[in-house]
Amino acid sequence: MELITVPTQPIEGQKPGTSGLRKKTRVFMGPHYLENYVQSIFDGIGGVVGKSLVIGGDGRYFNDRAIQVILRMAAGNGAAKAIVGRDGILSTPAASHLIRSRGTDGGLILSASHNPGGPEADFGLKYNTPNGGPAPESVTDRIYARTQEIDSYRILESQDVDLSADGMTPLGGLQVEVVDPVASYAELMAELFDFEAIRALFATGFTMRFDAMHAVTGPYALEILEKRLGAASGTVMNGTPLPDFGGGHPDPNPVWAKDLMELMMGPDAPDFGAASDGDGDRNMIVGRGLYVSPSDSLALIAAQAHLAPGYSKGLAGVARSMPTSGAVDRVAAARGLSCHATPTGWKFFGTLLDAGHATLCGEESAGTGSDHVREKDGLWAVLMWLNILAVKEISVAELMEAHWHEFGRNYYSRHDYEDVPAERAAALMDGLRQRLTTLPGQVFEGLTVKQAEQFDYEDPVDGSLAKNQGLVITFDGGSRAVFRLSGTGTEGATLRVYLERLETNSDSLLLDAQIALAPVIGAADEIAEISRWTGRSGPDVIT
Ligand code: G16
Repeated sequence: MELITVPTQPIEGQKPGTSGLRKKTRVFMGPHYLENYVQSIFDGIGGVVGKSLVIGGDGRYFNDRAIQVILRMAAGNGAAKAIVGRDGILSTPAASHLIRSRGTDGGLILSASHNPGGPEADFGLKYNTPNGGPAPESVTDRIYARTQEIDSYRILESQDVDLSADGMTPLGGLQVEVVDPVASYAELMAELFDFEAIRALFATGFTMRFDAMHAVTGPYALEILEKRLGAASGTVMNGTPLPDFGGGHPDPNPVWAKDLMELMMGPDAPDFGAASDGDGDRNMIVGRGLYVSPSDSLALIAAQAHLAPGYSKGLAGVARSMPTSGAVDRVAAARGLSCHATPTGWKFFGTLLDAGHATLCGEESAGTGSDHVREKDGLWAVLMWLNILAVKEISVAELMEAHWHEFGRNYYSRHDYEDVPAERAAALMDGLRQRLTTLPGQVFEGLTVKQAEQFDYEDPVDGSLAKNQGLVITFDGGSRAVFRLSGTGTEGATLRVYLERLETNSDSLLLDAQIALAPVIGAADEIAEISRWTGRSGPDVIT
């Protein structure tokens, strides 16, 4: 074993986005690319001498090779300990939990989340801080600054570490501890939720399908749902993690989890359906014949979380990303809870959770979670729903209808225009930004613009500023259109248009969302000249 210092030079475009650095797998596999970024992370966090790190990923193509490189570099940089999930596997929430429960100096999570995996698909790497959460911008800015000036990296030349069995292996001065990726996470879930009530629910013949999408949650769901909670064998679909996710797109929404959706809308639908994404932090909730939007799921959980033992004392407050619908705000207002609207990106919830200003957080992009970890947590959301259903003893559809009758319904949909040439997407956003002040009072598709603004955020805890986080057009009557460019794509630009309309008339609570939103959709297109700039007659993905 020999410690070597390899000369290198800055590589263009290593700027971390909403959640770490995401690139084509081939880019990450290119000469010095991964090494440059890992060294920049280590340097950006003040070095790793004597530090401990959690390391694991979602099992996608290159996960295994990349982990060996990271371990050799951790050893080469003087780290004391690496806690690694067996076979290099850790879901994002499980990694967050390990960082917190083992008190490490943070962790490296290898994932491009819901993006497809494989040699021609996507790879990603992010650093999470000692609180278990994604690094805030102050840290990612330092990491990025290092990528701009890096001239060498340190690595130990050695054989691979065997990650297939639990236990301790030395790698130079680094102790590598291989752990069961599921055990400690499953224990945490058993503390938060009423496993006995959920077991009793399954014992009555309650049926469920969980689509793990050949991604990381397979082993977690099998252990928790089938083994510990007694769900019927076969409840977990696509439960074996594969390097290319079986060729699928591990994004739990009605478009990519099509098989599950068809089952849930068909005559043989089980009582409950759910799915999670590549790295296990997103979730989809479906009842028999009813898809629950992530914004509605957040609101429902806010209203019912007290039914789960871990939340029986109530919530300290709630938080949502700005483009997420205002459904949770209505619950918060009714229950006297504080409600925060943050920019898109889970990292913005970190300070609120740490300061105890919020217990529950959620995003329209299928992320829901609480202060139990500092990431969104797919299986947590599923178990929360199961706990609520077990106590309420009614169906998902009945539960949602009762919720809408009590709080009103925020019809909601997101329209995505994918792989738009970056300069055209930027022109659309710039043009709209410049016209914002002219919009109030104008009428589009019968809707009068009440307010048009750029969303800038000042963190109420640490005062940090995040500017230009989306353009928000509010109409008289509570409808809204939000425009934002995705921060997680790896090809071209993705324009996201978030559409919302509040309905409180109890006779109009069960409409199709696209129909209910038709005027807002038309107004958004006209205001932002979407067809003109994207050259498309409609969105690529509607969720
Ligand atoms: C990541 C962040 C989420 C955020 C999402 C936004 O999700 O962790 O908090 O909502 O990106 O994506 P976009 O910028 O494409 O709209 P994930 O699941 O990809 O890590």
